[in-house]
Amino acid sequence: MRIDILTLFPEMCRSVYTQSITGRAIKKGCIEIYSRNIRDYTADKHNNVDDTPYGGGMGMIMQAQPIYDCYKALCEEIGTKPYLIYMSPQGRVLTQETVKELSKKGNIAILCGHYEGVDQRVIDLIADDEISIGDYVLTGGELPALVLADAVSRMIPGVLPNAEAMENESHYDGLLEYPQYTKPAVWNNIEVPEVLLSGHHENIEKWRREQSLKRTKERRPDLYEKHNK
Ligand code: 4GY
Repeated sequence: MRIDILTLFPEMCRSVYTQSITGRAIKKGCIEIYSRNIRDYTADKHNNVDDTPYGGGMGMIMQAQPIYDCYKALCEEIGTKPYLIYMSPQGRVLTQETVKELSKKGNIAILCGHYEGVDQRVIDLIADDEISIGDYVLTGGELPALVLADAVSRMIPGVLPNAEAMENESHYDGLLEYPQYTKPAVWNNIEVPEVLLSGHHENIEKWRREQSLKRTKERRPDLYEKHNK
């Protein structure tokens, strides 16, 4: 799996995915993640990548040309057209199902917008998908791109340090996680639920399942309904 991020802030992106679990997975060769600076492809003599919106209004819009040339250079370099995703609040809202689908693609590229947006013509021309990470507005597409890259990466075999971690997904499919505890057994006068100390695996499984169902019913009735269908 190869992920390419097209951005005006490649160092911001690198500083995140080179850390922790994704950083280790890259070093091990399980995934490849790269960032490309859209500004390197500007044809403007002042290195500008934005201009004022036609029709008037506030702020600046990213121009089509540097984004298109950045995308073309990427395609040429990897010898194929990656599945290109534009991150924006206008996209379909990201779910674990979409994450799983994307993790099966060989090459994905993620386009990060900035300022007030991107010239629609280049989105129409190169984007295969438009995805939102939720109904709120950020200052740029970098954080959403990093969220997507992280979620996709952990679906790739070998990325998670322990085999069980991914299993949770399938185990209590569509339900929220049960509460978890670690040592000491008493902290701040608060005890860990007794069943977890019992060593009785069947009872522990039953308790965890009940907790998952209870939490999901209380906190996410929408997920609970889906699960009960
Ligand atoms: N929410 N999900 C999001 C976002 C910021 C102006 C286009 C989101 O994905 N992206 O809020 N993006 C905007 C900023 C240019 C992206």
